[in-house]
Amino acid sequence: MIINTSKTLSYILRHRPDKFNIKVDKYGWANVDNVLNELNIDLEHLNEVVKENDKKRFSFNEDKTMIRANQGHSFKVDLGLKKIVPPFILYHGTKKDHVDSIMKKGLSSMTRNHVHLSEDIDTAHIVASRRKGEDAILEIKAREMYSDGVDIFLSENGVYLTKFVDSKYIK
Ligand code: HQG
Repeated sequence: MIINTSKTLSYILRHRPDKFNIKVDKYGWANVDNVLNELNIDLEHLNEVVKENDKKRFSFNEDKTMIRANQGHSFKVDLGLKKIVPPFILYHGTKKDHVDSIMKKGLSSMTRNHVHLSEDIDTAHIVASRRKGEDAILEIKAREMYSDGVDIFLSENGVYLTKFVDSKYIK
């Protein structure tokens, strides 16, 4: 039940709020009452979904009247992401079948706003294994990207985000 709500909420808050008649402002916030009504759930359940979420995908605002996704959006949104100095290496989990294309064209954000990177290999494996086929874990020379002037951000829930990774930074 919690996982179902979490999946639906991810879909709404990151991709298609309109499908559920929910309005999201330019910072990604949706009104909590609006969400409770449209999903037909109570505040207690929503609290649990936010608190128990394995990746801390959602945040409430200070007075808990609004909720948003911490990353992963496909529509334009201003999350006030923090620009950071990244670790030397970050990881990206993908599929073997994509590697040739990635090494040719670079790692792009596809339908989302950012390319998603992680600090640890385990997370990259989890991301990769969401899809079928053989996994591939790419090592990204993140500090070198940063030194070359590429912006890298860290989301509220610890996901490293950037617009594009040129293949010269991929090991
Ligand atoms: C690939 C989940 C061919 C890219 C995860 C990826 C993550 C290319 C796919 C978050 C390419 C895009 C994001 C190129 C990129 N040629 N393939 N040039 N450039 N790709 O879902 O990183 O659980 O948009 O490697 O945990 O898989 O939902 O990105 O395989 O953090 O919270 O194109 O989604 O978060 O797929 O996943 P996605 P992703 P949640």
